[in-house]
Amino acid sequence: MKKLKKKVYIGLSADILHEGHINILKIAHNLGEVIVGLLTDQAISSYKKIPHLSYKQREIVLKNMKFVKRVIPQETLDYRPNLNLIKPDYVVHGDDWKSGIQKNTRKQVIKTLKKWGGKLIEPKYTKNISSTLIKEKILKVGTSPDMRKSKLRRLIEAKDIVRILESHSALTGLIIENLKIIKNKDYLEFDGMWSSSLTDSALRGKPDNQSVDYSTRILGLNEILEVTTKPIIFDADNGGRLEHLPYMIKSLERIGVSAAIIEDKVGLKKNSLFDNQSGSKQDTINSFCKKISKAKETKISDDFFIIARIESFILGKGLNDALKRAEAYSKSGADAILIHSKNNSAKEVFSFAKKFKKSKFFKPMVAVPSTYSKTFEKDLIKHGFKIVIYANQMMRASYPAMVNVAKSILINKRSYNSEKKISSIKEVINLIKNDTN
Ligand code: SPV
Ligand code: MG
Repeated sequence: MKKLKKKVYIGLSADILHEGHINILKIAHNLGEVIVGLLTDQAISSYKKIPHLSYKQREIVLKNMKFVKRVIPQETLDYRPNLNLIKPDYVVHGDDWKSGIQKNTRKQVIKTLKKWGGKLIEPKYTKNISSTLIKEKILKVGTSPDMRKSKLRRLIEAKDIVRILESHSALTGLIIENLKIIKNKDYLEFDGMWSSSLTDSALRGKPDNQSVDYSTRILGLNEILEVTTKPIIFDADNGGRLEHLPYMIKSLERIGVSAAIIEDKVGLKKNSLFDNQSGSKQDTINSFCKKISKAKETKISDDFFIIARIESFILGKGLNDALKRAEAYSKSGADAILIHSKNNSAKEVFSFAKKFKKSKFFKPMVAVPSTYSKTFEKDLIKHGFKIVIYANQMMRASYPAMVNVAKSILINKRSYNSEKKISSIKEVINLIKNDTN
């Protein structure tokens, strides 16, 4: 009688495969039939950056490796659900997880395996090679417009909420690209950038009324694109004239922007957060739907999002107007809906969310909590929001800092007194790594 092969389980992200993985897979293969628990985008993004390759792409690679018998999804960092399902004789994992954030996961694996007499095998970690190191090298090389563009859709699918921060310069882009914080085992970072009409205008000393044209803004965007890889959402105001809209959409898509947000206002534009909205007019539903359809027809890839922004609350119209518009815009092809508000509480947008969630035309929702800034992300998530845009905070941070230092120099007639509040010259020199140094 043929002896049943032992079952061997390995949990892998398998985004970038290197000889360390091959070593582990080979050892596992010598023990029996290898089942890879392939971590889903959701599982990976709970503790580090979303992988370069999608689940499907990673699955194809693994399925075609000679050491691998089967690939199944591992939906969480926690191995236990899959282990209980498969009851493997062995789990194989590099010994590097004995310390660090995976320490607890390891303990759980040992305890679970004990239930059926399974064993944990821990080959020595292959030194001087790690996916993280390789990823850092890739980051240096950059990204392609298509890869960047597709990231927003993948993030929406993988995360509870996609966290976007305003970027008005390459330097702010770099902060968003590189800032990582681990707090209470939570891995925290921004997922992408918001190209804001308000801060793009303020940066150039102009009002937010389209005095700064799209070409100028897109030129500025190129500088951000040059030094970052994260996705970008572009504030397209009202999209301009219907006849001109396709050119803007094409330009954005070509350079690798992931989404354009178009608002349903007409006439000379005024920023939505102005108290006095007299003179601001909302587009008719019919005319705005034409813009959405036009933008949808123009875009080439499924990964590029057209997001409709509803200004009903800004203009003092009620919930019913907002809902009617949301359904109409959704029917016209909007991929997501931004419901805007300048209220200082989230009540208004949450009342919208509660109703829109039940609509058969529901689409992912976007929030811009500039005035209702006390609202936590967890409450946005609870109400079904998928993207949160912090729309102007980088600009608002830099302006008072600069004014204060300028004042201090004037008052003290020297710069010494402001020294503690500003970066040292050394810090600025080292801020941007220079490979030729
Ligand atoms: C922007 O950032 O330019 C926006 C958001 O459009 S708001 O300022 O609230 O209008
Ligand atoms: Mg704007």
